Amino acid sequence: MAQKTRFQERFKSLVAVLALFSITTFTGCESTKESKEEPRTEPVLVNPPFFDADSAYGFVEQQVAFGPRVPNTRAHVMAGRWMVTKLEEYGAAVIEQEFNATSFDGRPMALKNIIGSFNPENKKRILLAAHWDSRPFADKDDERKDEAIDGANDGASGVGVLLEVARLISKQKPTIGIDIIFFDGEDWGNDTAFQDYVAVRDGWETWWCIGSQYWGKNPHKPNYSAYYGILLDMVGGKNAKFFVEGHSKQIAPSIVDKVWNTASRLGYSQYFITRDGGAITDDHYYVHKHRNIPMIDIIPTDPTDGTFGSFHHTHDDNMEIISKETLEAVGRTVLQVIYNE
Ligand code: AHN
Ligand code: ZN
Repeated sequence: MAQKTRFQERFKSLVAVLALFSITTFTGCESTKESKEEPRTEPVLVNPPFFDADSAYGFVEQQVAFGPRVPNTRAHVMAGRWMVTKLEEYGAAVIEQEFNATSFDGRPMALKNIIGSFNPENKKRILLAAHWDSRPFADKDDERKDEAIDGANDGASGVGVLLEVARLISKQKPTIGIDIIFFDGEDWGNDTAFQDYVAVRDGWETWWCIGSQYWGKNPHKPNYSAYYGILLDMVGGKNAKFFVEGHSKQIAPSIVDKVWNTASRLGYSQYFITRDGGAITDDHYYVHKHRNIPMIDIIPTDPTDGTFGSFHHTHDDNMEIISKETLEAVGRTVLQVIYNE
């Protein structure tokens, strides 16, 4: 009995000492500033500005309200002008890169890549991109197959997140330079599962990603390079799952780790899944191929059925499938990464 009591007392005092220790180390964070500086082992994280999911959602809504952003339509022209105005309003130096191409089905496309640069004199740059055009048909739908889709997710979501990033950069400057590129002509591709195969011509490698293929060969500034790039494609769907895209892992493994680990620390591992998805030929592939910039693609791929989701290239790709939570998970993750470079 005496033995036990002595043990309990010793145990109690040990607990007391530990408690005191943890209090002093906890409050010690504040007091070390005045007293002696402890060497830090963990890097200090910069808090990025607050990503406003309502604002990002609003930017998606405003694009959809123009109508489908199909090249050679009034909606495409008007939406493009609006995006330039927004980037300029947020303090970016904007370059509009206009060029002409012909689609796989023989239609002329007047295309425009839009590049907004922040901190243009800084040598260390990060490239953030999304495509801004939307698909001219609903080839994967059962109805109204030849009508253009809203492209709320496929197109507008990535632009919406990046316009919110631009708005925040205008409020709190990051230390590095940022280029936001809205690629045109990404989505008028020849989907041979639903359309007859048409051989590529005019020097294109594929009918998809025309804007990034063009920009890769004709960058907005000669010899443009960036430390790395992040592409956002279909980043607004409800319950989206971003598996690790195949080319990203190949060409930019450390950026994949950085982004997926950051998402996990922020509590977004239900969106950013650390398992392999399929490899997608998307704009990041051409940015890397032509400019040798390591670039990742945040894109919902489902390795179980190999699709992007049932909304994809159908009329279901409208505002009803857009989730503020998903926009927020992607936006906060990207901001956390870029403000800590
Ligand atoms: C392929 O489907 C091979 N590439 C285009 C990816 C895409 C389509 N992203 C949005 N729409
Ligand atoms: Zn698409």
